[in-house]
Amino acid sequence: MSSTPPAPAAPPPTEPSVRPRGNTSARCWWPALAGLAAVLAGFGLGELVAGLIAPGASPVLVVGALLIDLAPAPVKELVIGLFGTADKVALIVFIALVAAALAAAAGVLEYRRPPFGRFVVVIAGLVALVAALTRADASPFDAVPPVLAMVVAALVLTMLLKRLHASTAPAEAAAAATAHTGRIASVTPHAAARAALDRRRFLLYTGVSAGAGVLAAIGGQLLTAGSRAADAARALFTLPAPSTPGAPIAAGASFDIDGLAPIITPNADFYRIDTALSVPRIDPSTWTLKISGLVENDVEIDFAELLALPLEESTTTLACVSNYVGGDLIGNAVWLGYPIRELLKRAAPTSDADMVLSRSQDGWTASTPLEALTDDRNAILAVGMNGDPLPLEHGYPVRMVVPGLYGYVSATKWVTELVVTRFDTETAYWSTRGWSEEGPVKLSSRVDVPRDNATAAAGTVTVAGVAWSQHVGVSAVDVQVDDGEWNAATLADAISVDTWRQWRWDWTATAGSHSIRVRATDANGSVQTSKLADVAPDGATGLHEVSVSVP
Ligand SMILES: Nc1nc2c(c(=O)[nH]1)N[C@H]1C(S)=C(S)[C@@H](COP(=O)(O)O)O[C@H]1N2
Ligand SMILES: [Mo]
Repeated sequence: MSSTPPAPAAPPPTEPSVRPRGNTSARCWWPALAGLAAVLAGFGLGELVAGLIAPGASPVLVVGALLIDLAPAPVKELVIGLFGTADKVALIVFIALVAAALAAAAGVLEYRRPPFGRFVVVIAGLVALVAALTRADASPFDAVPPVLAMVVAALVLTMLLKRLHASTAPAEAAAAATAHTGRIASVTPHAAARAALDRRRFLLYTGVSAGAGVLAAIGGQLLTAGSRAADAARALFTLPAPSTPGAPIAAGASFDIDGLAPIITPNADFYRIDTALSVPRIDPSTWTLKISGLVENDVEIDFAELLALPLEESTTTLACVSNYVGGDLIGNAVWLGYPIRELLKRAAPTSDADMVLSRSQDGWTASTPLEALTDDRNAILAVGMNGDPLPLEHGYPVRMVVPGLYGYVSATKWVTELVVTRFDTETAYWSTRGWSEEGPVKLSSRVDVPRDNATAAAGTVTVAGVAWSQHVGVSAVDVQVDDGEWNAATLADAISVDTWRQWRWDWTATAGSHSIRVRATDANGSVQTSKLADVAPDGATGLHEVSVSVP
């Protein structure tokens, strides 16, 4: 370098806020790492404390729940479309990635422009706090995990960056001196040794913070799993016998065809759709259902009282309004429950009421026409599903099942409250998010075999599927190959008008690529429309079609 003596007017000293160039790992990667470790430490502690005192307020779950409630309908449709029943795992992965990116950014920001990194941490903490306290069943304790997480993350970040600065200070001072004087300044061996020690400490503390955070988060998960009385109660619970058993499912209701949806959907295969990121776990000994609103008498009933009532078995096909043409968000089960109409009789709705707003323990709501709950259909408070207590994720201990209506306006899981009211005064969860207030199930049908894009051998090929028009009934199914004529399919026996029906048709397949489509006719003679409609706002229409190639 130059040996020119310093000019009398020295170059202006480096601005204190502009850090001299050190090596990039110290300036970028290490602060990012510190940010991640600090946030992991805070987050882990938050999860642990949530496990100890506020099982509902786990930071990742409350933020997830907030996102679920805030996401516009098209986004939710897209996520359900992309990930199906894995939508919740996808959401948690998404939150983790965003949180990691924010944590790294907070680290870098705090290193270069303190205290802005801490601001990022505080803002994220406040978002989690709002999310925790705006949940339907929030308690003041729920504020503790997010606040603690935020404070710890900010403190750990400050502590780690102090170490990092200490480790880079001698090099930076030398660099600054070099810039200032134009002569290479070097770090004394003593300072270099101290810097190395500080660096080792920085890395050690960073590792310890991150590790402790991970362990604490795991501990929190174990604690919430262990403190769940609902699991234990459900495991010990035996369903009472029905006082009105359902007729056994006739052999004729079901074809034995590989790939065809079974007439009764096993619980483990039953689709699950809800906004509950962590499944509500209700201890049945604390469960009650309150009926209030436009009624002569407020009614309240607990679980033991409900079980002591004459329970009835009924088979009802449940369908989701988000089910695409040909989709699998539909299932058929034998439910055990008590008619809602009987409980509403006790409450005696006033004549101006036309809707029941049902609410779940976690604050989700559905608006069901009062008539659907008081007419003679099997609208029930269900406690059993296919001979078992309701699975936790299907609404344990009590849910609603109403034949003929999509789940979002009728099938409230974890139900704890019925408010008798009017459509013009109350609006349910999905109805404020772009879906219709009323959701009668649309006449529909699906081809299960052959699968779409299957290859079939020429000759006789069995085509089969299901068709449904809950509470009206299916009277005919027709199948069309390419642009040929419509052929009447053979229907399996109906269990009732409230369930789907299997159908089959033998096709004489010829070589080539073919498309097979299906169309149902309901008991009123209405023919399923071929007109395409999106799932929003009140259910998809159009004919399901599969492509088959015959070599
Ligand atoms: N508490 C609660 N109940 C709910 C929902 C919900 O998000 N929360 N989703 C509804 C919707 S949209 C459907 S389609 C059905 C699905 O019931 P399943 O998950 O048992 O199949 O539940 C309904 N009940
Ligand atoms: Mo749904």
